[in-house]
Amino acid sequence: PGDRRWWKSAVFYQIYPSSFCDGNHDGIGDLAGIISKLDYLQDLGVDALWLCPIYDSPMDDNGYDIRDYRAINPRFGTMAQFDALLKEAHQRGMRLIMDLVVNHTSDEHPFFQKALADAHSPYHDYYFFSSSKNVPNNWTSFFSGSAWDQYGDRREWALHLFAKKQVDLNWDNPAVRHDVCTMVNWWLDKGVDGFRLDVINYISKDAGLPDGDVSVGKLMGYTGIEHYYYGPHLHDYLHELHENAFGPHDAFAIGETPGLGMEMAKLVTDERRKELDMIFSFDHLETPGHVRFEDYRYDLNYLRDYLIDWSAHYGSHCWMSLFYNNHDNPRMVSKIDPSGKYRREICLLLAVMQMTLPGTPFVYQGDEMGLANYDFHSIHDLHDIESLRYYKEHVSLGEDPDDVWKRVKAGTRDHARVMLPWNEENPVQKEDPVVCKAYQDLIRLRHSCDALVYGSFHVLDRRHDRFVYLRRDDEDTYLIDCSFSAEKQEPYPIHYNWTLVWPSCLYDHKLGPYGARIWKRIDDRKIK
Ligand code: ISL
Ligand code: CA
Repeated sequence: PGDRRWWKSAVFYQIYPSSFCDGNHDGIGDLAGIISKLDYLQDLGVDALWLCPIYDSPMDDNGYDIRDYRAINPRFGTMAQFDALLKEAHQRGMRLIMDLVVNHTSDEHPFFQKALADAHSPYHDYYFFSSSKNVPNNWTSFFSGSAWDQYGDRREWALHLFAKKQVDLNWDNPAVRHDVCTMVNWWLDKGVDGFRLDVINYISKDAGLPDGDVSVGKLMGYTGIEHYYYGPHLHDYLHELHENAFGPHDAFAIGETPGLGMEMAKLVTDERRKELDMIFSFDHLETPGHVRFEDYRYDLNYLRDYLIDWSAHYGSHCWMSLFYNNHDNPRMVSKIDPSGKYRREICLLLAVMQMTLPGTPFVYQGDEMGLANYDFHSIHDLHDIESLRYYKEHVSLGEDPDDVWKRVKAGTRDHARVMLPWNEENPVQKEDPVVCKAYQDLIRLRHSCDALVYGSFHVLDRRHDRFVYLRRDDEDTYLIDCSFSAEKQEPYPIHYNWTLVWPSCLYDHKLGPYGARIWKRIDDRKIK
């Protein structure tokens, strides 16, 4: 379906720089650390790296608050080290994409500082300022409280959908779009292969910033969303960015698009429309009716139905991303089985599905080590601004602090931001060599044939706790047999002309807890 592009057959690996690998032993991950692990990543078989923000930043939201888009945060290293990383990655045949955070800048960005210093500066119209006496509308921030705060000596209101130090850019101003585009080209000219575009579906806001519907707000947990999650000029702005930056460089663009939904995602990623190549949708990260800050068990049956639905209806001109984890979520394996009893089995099951389903896999750092959630003991163990503000707000509303802590502990993004256990220094988390080897084997398998990338997808069994499917092209046919149950199950009936590809051998006729098997059809022509 559609054109064959490198990013369709690639396996991506997401790096969260602060906690990936510490090269200079100051306790924080850095560029030197990443460079030192390139051989490991190449060995794992990944084709492309997505690097979360490493730009100059006051780090109020771990780098998603950028002060200088063309400078490297000294805690991570220098521009020379970045250039070395890019070169070394390319030398190993790996591509590198960066994080593009342009819905907002840091309030310490010179644009915002100039706007604060002079209301007549051209930069004043780079943001959403209001000189009204009261808060300009009822929108809420994703990090608790109002989406508005007062800044500078004039105490002017400015919009911030995230933290107070992440002020929203006014994309309706052509000068903003021009500056963003110039900056993107600056990195692409350096040889960067593309970007992941942070909350990119939020960039176009309804004119006049009208109040949000309070009942929608209650339902979603945030007020005002309907005025910017799919704004009036979103398609125009994305197309413009494609025409002026991504297209001419033949660079890759994946949008982070919370709440966009499949129908709008189709429009944004249809390759004929030239906006984005792919998106990250998040609807599969929680079972419906549940939210991230909630202590509940995730149901894999929902994940199966979601994946089948998207595969069936996304259309032949759109291409899916496949991921379970990122830096904004606790580890999926712990949500499926909080006891940890079947941690390894579930990690292997998730890996099998990720490497055999249609779409491009994005492995999050530590997935391949079989990492589960970290056992935080109290709110004082956490660093993330979202968790800290959530806790504070709910406790101040009079809720029982223990209950609030349980929810925060279940959902905090810090689970995904704990240092990777490369060595003995961190005895709490242990990397799992069995899971590592499985990722390596499964990535190799995916790379060895087109059927698992471009082949058709047929579901053979989707009853409760079961997921059996075929991937097939003119050359090969694969059958993937998955169980979502802790009980043993009868395997899918396999005939003589199938051979087991994964795991390498079976100890039991039955499918074990969360078991997964990959079979390959023996070519009849070869038998004859
Ligand atoms: O929209 C949300 C809830 O419905 C948020 O979870 C939102 O999807 C998410 O926080 C957006 O994430 C990205 O932008 C943030 C940053 O904190 C995250 O780390 C980043 O991935 C602000 O830049
Ligand atoms: Ca360091």
